[in-house]
Amino acid sequence: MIRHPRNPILTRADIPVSDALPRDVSSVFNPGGIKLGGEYVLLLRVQDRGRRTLFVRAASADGVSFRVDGHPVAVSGLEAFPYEIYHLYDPRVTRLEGRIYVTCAIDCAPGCRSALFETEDCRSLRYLGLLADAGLRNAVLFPERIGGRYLLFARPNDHLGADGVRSGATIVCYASPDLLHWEPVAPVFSGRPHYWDELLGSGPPPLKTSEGWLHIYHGVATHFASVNIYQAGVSLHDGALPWNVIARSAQNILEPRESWELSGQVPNVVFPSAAIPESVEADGTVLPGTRIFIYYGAADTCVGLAVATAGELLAACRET
Ligand code: BMA
Repeated sequence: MIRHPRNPILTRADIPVSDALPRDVSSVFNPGGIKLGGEYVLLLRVQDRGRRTLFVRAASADGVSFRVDGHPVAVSGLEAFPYEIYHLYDPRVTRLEGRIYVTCAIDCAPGCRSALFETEDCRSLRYLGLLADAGLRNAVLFPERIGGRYLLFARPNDHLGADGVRSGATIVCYASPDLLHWEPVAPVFSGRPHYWDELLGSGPPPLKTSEGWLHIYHGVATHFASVNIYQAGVSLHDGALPWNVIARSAQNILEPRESWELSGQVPNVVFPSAAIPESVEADGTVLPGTRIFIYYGAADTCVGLAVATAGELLAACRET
């Protein structure tokens, strides 16, 4: 992937001064994203100086210069959520059967849960339900029904780090008949101990290509004494049975190198969370020559943009 020369494309300085938003926010990172009405639309994760999180919508004609709303995204329906909520974060956006869905992580009384929301235009979100009443993060919904079922990849939080943080090393595919009741189908892949992706989780929702589902994910190297390193990689999955892996990048395709990726609220983090193709075919397929805009959180502080064609990402999956 090639970093855009205007990076970081969004920083705390881009959050408008407005009575409806916190003053002097700390950070903006890990955005969800989608093309909507010809524009690139991001759902930004914004943190105030109380380390509280809210979502703010940003839109752009060219995918680079964004106008950020002066108010937070309204979230409704959370009175049905079973636990006390602390934070909603890391949204991922999927267009599916003409509707727009958002998955996100929710830090709540028993730990971390993942939930599904619906939205018309990313200006407001309506809570639909929990994906599982168990620790789960990095849930990404596929943009079409496959074999008659809705599918998603998510990462159970079954790993307890030395720092006390719950994470995970296996992505699992889940299926649902109605988007509300989800059952695990099969494990997808696991971390590679000692190398770049020991712990991992999905990045943006998978993209359809003629070779299968293209999936960008983050991997965490945990074996350095002072700090974890968050990087991005790619994998390719069977079109009909996406839990079957066709190819997976041996090395990362983006790692923290720029100063704004190396230092910040959490140092050494690139965290891809949105991948917006410049165009898609009528059936949702992304052609090999199409450029994909990949938005990522940098050091949990600002937003970076890197660009690659679908063909380049497919080739990276097969690199040994
Ligand atoms: C992950 C999540 C992300 C965060 C990343 C790096 O576990 O909490 O939201 O960006 O760690 O801190």
